[in-house]
Amino acid sequence: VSSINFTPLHDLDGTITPNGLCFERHHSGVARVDPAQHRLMIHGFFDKPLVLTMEDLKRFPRQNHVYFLECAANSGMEWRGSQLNGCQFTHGMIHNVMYTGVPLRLGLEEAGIKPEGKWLLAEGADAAAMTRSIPMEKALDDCLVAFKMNGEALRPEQGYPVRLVVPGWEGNMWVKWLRRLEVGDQPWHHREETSKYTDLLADGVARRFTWEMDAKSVITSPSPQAPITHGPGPTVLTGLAWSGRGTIPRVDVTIDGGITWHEARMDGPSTPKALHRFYYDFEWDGKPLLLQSRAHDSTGYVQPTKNALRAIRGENSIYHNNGIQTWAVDAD
Ligand SMILES: Nc1nc2c(c(=O)[nH]1)N[C@H]1C(S)=C(S)[C@@H](COP(=O)(O)O)O[C@H]1N2
Ligand SMILES: [Mo]
Repeated sequence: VSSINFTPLHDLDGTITPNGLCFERHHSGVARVDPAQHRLMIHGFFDKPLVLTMEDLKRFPRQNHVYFLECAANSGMEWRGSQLNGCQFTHGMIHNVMYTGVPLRLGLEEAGIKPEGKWLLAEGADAAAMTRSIPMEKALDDCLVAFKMNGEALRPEQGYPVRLVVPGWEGNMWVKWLRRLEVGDQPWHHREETSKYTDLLADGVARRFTWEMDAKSVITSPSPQAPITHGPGPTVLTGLAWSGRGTIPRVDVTIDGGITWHEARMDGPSTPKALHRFYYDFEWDGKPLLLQSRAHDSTGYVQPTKNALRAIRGENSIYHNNGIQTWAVDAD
């Protein structure tokens, strides 16, 4: 079954997503994989193709990194207008986890990449056999072959016993139940990089290989599922911001629909390609509010309005909607 559920962002604080609350996206159900039987095959343009057991994998030097995973379709229902009433549904196809894993580079170097090897194919062991082409530059940069999340084994739903971590890039490339890595001299043009996960523009041309997740933010509280339940007075506004290109040094917040903006207070860890937490503590006067947040990332990029995005990308797309989200608060 093709299925999806959503991280309850409105109920969480800090930046780490607890394992049991991570959203799940399965194109063909959850695979049940016996770690003792599981093999990771590394083949193609290599000097010495490898077949690794989980035990083999755990003898490579490992690292720990916190990264967000965002589905490219997150907020995709909102391209033409607002439809979903709650940040869990508009923005909940994201989680932020500390992964323990082996740098993908080490596995590829062990097999010895030939000079013609420019692209990597990653394939999952589920019924969907999820397959994506990844440029070698990224594969050798910061990708991980991960077997732990937040310290414990990956959950079956998150790819137990092993998944690919592709920091800052769209969630679809983070192949779960990873069973095969093939190196070639060009991309494979699989379903998930042609028919799906391409961005159809107004003129009918589709943008392809839009891997990086642009800077984005959302106010998680107050929000439709987490309304203000007290009267006028001190009020805590909080939210999340992230960028596939680096850190988030600054988030702006408005409570009057963009007439006046205030710099939010960042609190918690700030590491590249991970969620950041922001707060804006204000005195509510009991009147209606229009809440928005705007992320700035470490490259200087500023999160656009949805209308600015629509002007460039049209309204056909599902993927890569990183526009500013508005929540309305009524006096009651
Ligand atoms: N093998 C496999 N990997 C997969 C998928 C899948 O269906 N099968 N779904 C992809 C998609 S579209 C996303 S958004 C992420 C979701 O990861 P999660 O289930 O850990 O949230 O996994 C990706 N990796
Ligand atoms: Mo996805």
